[in-house]
Amino acid sequence: MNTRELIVLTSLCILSTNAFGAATTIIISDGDDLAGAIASASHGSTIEIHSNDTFVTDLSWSHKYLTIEAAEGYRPTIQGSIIGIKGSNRTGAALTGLNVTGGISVDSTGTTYSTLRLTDLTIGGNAGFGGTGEFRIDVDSRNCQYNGTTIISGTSDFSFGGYFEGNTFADDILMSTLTDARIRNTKFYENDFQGRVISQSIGPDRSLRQYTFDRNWFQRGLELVSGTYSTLEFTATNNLFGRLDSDTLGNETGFELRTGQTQVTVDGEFVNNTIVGFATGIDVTLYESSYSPDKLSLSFVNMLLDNMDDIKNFDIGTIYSSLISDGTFAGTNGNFGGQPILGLNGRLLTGSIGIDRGNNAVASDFDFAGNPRVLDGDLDGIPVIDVGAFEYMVPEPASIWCALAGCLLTMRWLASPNRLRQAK
Ligand SMILES: [Ca+2]
Ligand SMILES: [Ca+2]
Repeated sequence: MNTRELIVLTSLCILSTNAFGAATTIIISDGDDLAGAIASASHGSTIEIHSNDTFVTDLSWSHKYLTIEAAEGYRPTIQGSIIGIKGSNRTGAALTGLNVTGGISVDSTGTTYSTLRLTDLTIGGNAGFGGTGEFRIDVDSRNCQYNGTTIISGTSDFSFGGYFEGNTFADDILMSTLTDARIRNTKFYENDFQGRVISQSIGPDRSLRQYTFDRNWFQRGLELVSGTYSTLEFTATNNLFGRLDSDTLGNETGFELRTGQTQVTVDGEFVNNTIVGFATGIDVTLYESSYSPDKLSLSFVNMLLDNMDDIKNFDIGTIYSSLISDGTFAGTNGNFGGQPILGLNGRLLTGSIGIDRGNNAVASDFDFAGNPRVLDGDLDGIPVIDVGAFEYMVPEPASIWCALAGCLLTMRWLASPNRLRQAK
């Protein structure tokens, strides 16, 4: 066997072992058998793809955890789907830097587990996470592009926990829990939701959801539905709802909450969100007005609303220290009306009435754009948080110096000997 033959035969070569013992690192190059490598890889192994090829295979396995990643400078395509990765409680995947032409389908009807870490993926099809029975799935998704509909749905002891950061969802994202299922501790941070986000919880009292929405862009709004005996807990801070550069929002609503029937618990808090450009800004509706209001807690503070109808129904909740453009609740709880003077997608422009009008007691450290909060925007010496998702920043000193310099030149010109002589 010559050297060339040796290289060819070891193109699926094993570079090292790691803490998993039998786990290995497998290098995949152009034309290699990725499907075969996945099938033979032992628990804990890493498959590193040094190729821009298209590999025809699903990413699918049971009872093991595999890492599959594009090597630096490569962007391989997987012609297939991420499907059925589940099994014993160490089952899962870490997938990085791949174009996946299909979708994601990870579901179960039994006692299984799946832990997925998805980074910098393009998902061509629909993504579904769900199941019935004691299926527990944990997803950490960062900087992925989801081109299809994303669905998280389960019943009967299904349990989902998620962290989503920097993803783009080109279509709707639907989350639903039915009987005895729960979505727990799920955080959405800096995602771009281009479709509508709808989450509904319907079922007996183990239905539980704990959402955090932080600095996301909901281009077509957020709808939460809490059905019979269910619990809905969430916070939403520094999010942007809608867009001012589009006339496609039609009859849509920025934030809609519908609570149903009996034994429902709602505990929600909105702080510093901007809702602009919708037919309706906020619509909070009870199915039944008769049930116990002590289970319902919903507050809005430092909000900026500028829609055709800012608040349609407001059956529960309190809103304070907010700019409600159409004048609803103006003069109560620190709310005020009027035109906010907004730039692209709801940024406050110089002179806006939303500057320094919020309540510092609920201030976050950073705004939607990641700029620091609680700045003195009206130059009265008192830093006060603004309403909405963006904190207004006084223009940089450079422009002030330019203005000053212009002023000085003008004064010099006015005071110049020639000018003085001309003036005589
Ligand atoms: Ca301010
Ligand atoms: Ca001030």
